[in-house]
Amino acid sequence: MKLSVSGRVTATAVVAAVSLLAGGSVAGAAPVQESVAAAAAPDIPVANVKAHLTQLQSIATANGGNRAHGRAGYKASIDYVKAKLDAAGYTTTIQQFTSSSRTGYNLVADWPGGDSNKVVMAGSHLDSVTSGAGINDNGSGSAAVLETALAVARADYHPTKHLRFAWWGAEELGLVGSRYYVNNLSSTNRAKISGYLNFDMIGSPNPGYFVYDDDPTIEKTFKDYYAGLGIPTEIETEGDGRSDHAPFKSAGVPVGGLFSGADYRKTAAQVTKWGGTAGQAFDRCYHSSCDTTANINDTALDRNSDAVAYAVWNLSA
Ligand code: DTR
Ligand code: CA
Ligand code: ZN
Ligand code: ZN
Repeated sequence: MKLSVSGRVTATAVVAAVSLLAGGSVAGAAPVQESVAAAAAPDIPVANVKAHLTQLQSIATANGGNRAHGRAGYKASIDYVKAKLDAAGYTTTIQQFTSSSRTGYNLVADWPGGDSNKVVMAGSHLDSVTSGAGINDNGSGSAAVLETALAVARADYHPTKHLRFAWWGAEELGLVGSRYYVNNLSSTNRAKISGYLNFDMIGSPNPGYFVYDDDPTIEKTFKDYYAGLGIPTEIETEGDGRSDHAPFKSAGVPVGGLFSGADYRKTAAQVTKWGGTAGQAFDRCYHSSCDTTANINDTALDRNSDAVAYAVWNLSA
């Protein structure tokens, strides 16, 4: 059954729409419009996301232990992600740049169709620091965005807006790749981006559930998703300027995103919300050699991957 809801749709509204159309009634549900279509996002199989992380780990292991800008492990990571997207029917573009005398690469993947004047973008940086494989930082975001893009193809989903996905280079050197991309957009093309969603560290082993407090529509979309799961979230306060949403925000593009925490320590109050260990960093392997496939909380990775899909579906409907 096709339902379409203009603007955001909460899980409640979708249930209401389905129930009302089935002749039922739902007490307390948000009013839904007639003949609406719910962009019901699919579940993202966390096993698929973890399979990408295993590949990224193998790439790091085979290339000096990292996937850092300008090193072989980064280019191999780009080649892995690009091959998956090409096979799924995406139009992929590699954008090359130089930073610290080394060649860097952004990968941009466009899903054919949709209104090219209204582009919903989801992105993550694919580079690691030189000290490790960078599986949580930021294989987790990169794998979740990749699997969401592959889910779009599997579902043959063709929303009203145009979908674009991106994997950035040299974030760890100072948001170099994403800034290069934004700076090289014409003002016309920049204005076409209706929102940029950023995912940098979303599988932290002692996870928090943080939502960027930037664009209110995007923020509410993520909060609605977690409210549907009964999981409290906190706004991400220390993130401004600290990841690839910053160049987009500076250019006036609405931004949002998710974060499961880095080197800050989880408080006792946060443990009551989320479990885990008080007084311990959200990710004690942040920027360390122990940021391997063992440095992932599967539940956080699963929930956040599903949140990526939920936001992509509902912001592009
Ligand atoms: N700077 C990012 C990790 C990071 C630290 N704080 C935040 C807040 C929001 C997003 C990301 C981050 C990095 O090391 O890649
Ligand atoms: Ca899932
Ligand atoms: Zn980092
Ligand atoms: Zn990062």
